[in-house]
Amino acid sequence: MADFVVGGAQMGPIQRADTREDVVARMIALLERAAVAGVEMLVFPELALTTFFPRWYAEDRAEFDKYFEREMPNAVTQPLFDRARELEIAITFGYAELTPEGRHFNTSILTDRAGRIVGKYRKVHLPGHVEHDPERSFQHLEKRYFEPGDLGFPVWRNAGVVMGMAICNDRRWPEVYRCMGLQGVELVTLGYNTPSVNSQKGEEGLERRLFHSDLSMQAGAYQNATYVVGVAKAGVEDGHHLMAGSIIVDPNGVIIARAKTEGDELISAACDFAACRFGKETMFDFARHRRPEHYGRITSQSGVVLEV
Ligand code: CDT
Repeated sequence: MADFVVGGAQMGPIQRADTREDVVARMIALLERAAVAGVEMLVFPELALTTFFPRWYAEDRAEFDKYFEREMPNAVTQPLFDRARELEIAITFGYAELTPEGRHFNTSILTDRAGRIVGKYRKVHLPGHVEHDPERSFQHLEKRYFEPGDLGFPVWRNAGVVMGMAICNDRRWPEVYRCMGLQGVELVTLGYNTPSVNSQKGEEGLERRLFHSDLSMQAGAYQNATYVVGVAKAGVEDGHHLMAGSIIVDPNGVIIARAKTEGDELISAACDFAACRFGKETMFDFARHRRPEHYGRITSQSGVVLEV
């Protein structure tokens, strides 16, 4: 399939005072721009409906249930699904999910071009910590507010393309791309909220953070012969700066679109998914070249075991 146009809907900051309605209106404005650009699949960021609340500590974690969605779509997000259906644009976005059983996940959903949810992913790699950490210059309490995802790394054939989702910190883990690569993925979508400075290493600034972000997604794309779209929520959110740097990467690992601002911005690229085939049939023909008999540690061990 030649020239399927993929878009990234980078979002500027969402302040604590902003309502879900405000945010959905911005997302619909980005959808409209995407339609004009001929986009057929549009990627929004992680936790796209609210401020990045894990930067704050709440002794009673239930205080933050107000940032979670109990159903999707719901009354506030329905207009986004409706407009996406009218414009025939498949979308993916992240949100905080509270299940009927009371479980909390950092989730993203994928729709088809008729606005129907066809896929759900729950973030596996939750960075940060559980308790307030006075040593950090700011908090990152994802481990307090979410439990690790329980759905693995599935892929879906959507609009003729094999698609999979990951969320923010997942982009730094090669296993994520490989699990999807082994299912023939052609498009990995990724939303993120990444602080511009390292709370444990103040001198690590924006330039190095952007480099690590690009490096991870470019490597994942090349080593699995897939497109990767990484989309930020960026700018100064409630006094905290989040980096931008949304990109679309081709199956050679080359960046083919990059955001220029830290605000609501559309990036897009015409993707030829046939271009995934070369890598998948040569250097990264997994069936011919992988040696899983030597990879046991990857699944049997998480931390380093020093044996020498
Ligand atoms: N949202 C998210 O996963 N952010 C992380 C920053 C972690 S810093 C403790 C990221 O990897 O970008």
